[in-house]
Amino acid sequence: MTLPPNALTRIRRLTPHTYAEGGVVYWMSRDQRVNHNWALLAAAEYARQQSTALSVVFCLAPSFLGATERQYSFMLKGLREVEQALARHGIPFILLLGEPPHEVINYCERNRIGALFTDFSPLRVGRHWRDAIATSLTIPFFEVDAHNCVPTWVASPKQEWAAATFRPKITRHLADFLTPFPELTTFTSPTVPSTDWERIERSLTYDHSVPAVLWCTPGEQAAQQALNRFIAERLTGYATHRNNPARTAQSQLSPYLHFGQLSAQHIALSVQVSTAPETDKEDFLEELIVRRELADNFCFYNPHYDSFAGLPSWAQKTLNEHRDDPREQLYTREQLEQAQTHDPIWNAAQQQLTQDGTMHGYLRMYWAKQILLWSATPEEALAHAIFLNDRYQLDGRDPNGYVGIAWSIGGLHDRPWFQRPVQGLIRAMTAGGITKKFPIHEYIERVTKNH
Ligand code: FAD
Ligand code: FO1
Repeated sequence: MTLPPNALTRIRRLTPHTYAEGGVVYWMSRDQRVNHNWALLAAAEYARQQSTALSVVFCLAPSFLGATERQYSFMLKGLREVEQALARHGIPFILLLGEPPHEVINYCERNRIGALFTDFSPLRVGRHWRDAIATSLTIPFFEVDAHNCVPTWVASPKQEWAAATFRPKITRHLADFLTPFPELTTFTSPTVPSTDWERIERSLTYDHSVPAVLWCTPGEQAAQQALNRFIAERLTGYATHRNNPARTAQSQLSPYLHFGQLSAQHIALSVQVSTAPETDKEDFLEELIVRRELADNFCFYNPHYDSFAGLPSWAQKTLNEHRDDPREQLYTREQLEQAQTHDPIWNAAQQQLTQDGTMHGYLRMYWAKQILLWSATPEEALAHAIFLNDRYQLDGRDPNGYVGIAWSIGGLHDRPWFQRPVQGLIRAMTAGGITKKFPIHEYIERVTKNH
């Protein structure tokens, strides 16, 4: 296997050291898959060139941004499959337990590792992990953007204002980057999976009060099946129906994308060759590529991606001007969490979130915008929305989540609209508007009947 030229720009060097000797390790974090993974492919190619062994480590952190059993059980089932698939390629998988910087550094030193690869995440926690490792290690350490179709640092060198400014930059690169993946090398002999997953799951101390969900089967194989079903059954009509909460018209692939169990580039290539109408393909690729990669752009270039300070200045100004406006309702975080508001649409969306770990995409915007109206300050609204989103969504703790919330509450990537109480110039969404557009009672009945 040799990597195509575009793959080289996906790789960033995090340490200046040169390779001397020893095996190669891919520290897997955000991209938890064996297929279509540029970080794994780059590590494998490096190991082949140095005629040395490759192994993959994953470090299970004792806590991760409030993740609960819902997210951990999904992730661990996916990782079991990763171990088995790697074994078929003769690549050992090692599960480390503890704080990633400490465990990864120790692992590399104990095993005299010669080069380290990892995948890319724009979120603070992952960047702190990578920085700490880069400062301690004296071997080459590479970061590979295996998550985005166009690597974040190639797409744009700065924070973009809106999809309109980002779209032409991404589009210019797409022909270069939307290319097929090479085959992953198989190393000398098959290895035997050896992680005691039951023991590890029993030993974990994560929050069990938010249970796993059944609608989304974890793992790469289930992810591929979900993609096949979406393309065969729902891609046609996506443009027309995706915003209708009463229908299941979206792909429901976001949990797989969040945990890296499915590659966005592989999805895009599969959608491009499908026979669905061009308008449906275009609309879907706009969400999958432009909107999703714009979220990574924001979190990469704006260190305040999850707070008031990260919002555009016009939005901060208008929200500050309306700080003291009287609120028609004020709800506590507990009332919100338990779906105890006066608004049946909002309550149904919140129930879908707590019970199923998901929420229809259109209602996510409405849901967050009402939290602004019902909170004492915009800061509190952001904190409540991020808390609830990260605790209950299967796809939470993702750049898409921070950006979706900042868009809804703080006008990010949007423009000023009309003056309204509390929201100021932030775009409004009303229950009346939703009821006029969609048969929302069907959604409310479906969600509340299931619970
Ligand atoms: P589809 O419509 O099938 O789209 C395919 C993929 O495109 C999605 O899986 C996602 O990766 C991407 N995508 C779609 N819409 C957006 C968008 N608006 N912005 C960025 N990427 C998008 N997405 C998350 O992945 N995790 C979150 O925690 C999250 N929280 C959100 C919170 C709020 C308040 C808002 C407004 C949006 C949030 N989103 C989040 C973005 C979006 O709503 C979801 O990605 C989408 O609804 C997931 O469903 P799907 O996979 O069926 O989407
Ligand atoms: N990545 C890790 O490397 N180790 C973890 O223990 C871990 C837990 C985790 C829990 C919930 C969740 O949504 C994601 C989790 N991830 C974990 C993946 C994580 O999203 C990425 O590694 C980050 O992007 C890093 O910034």
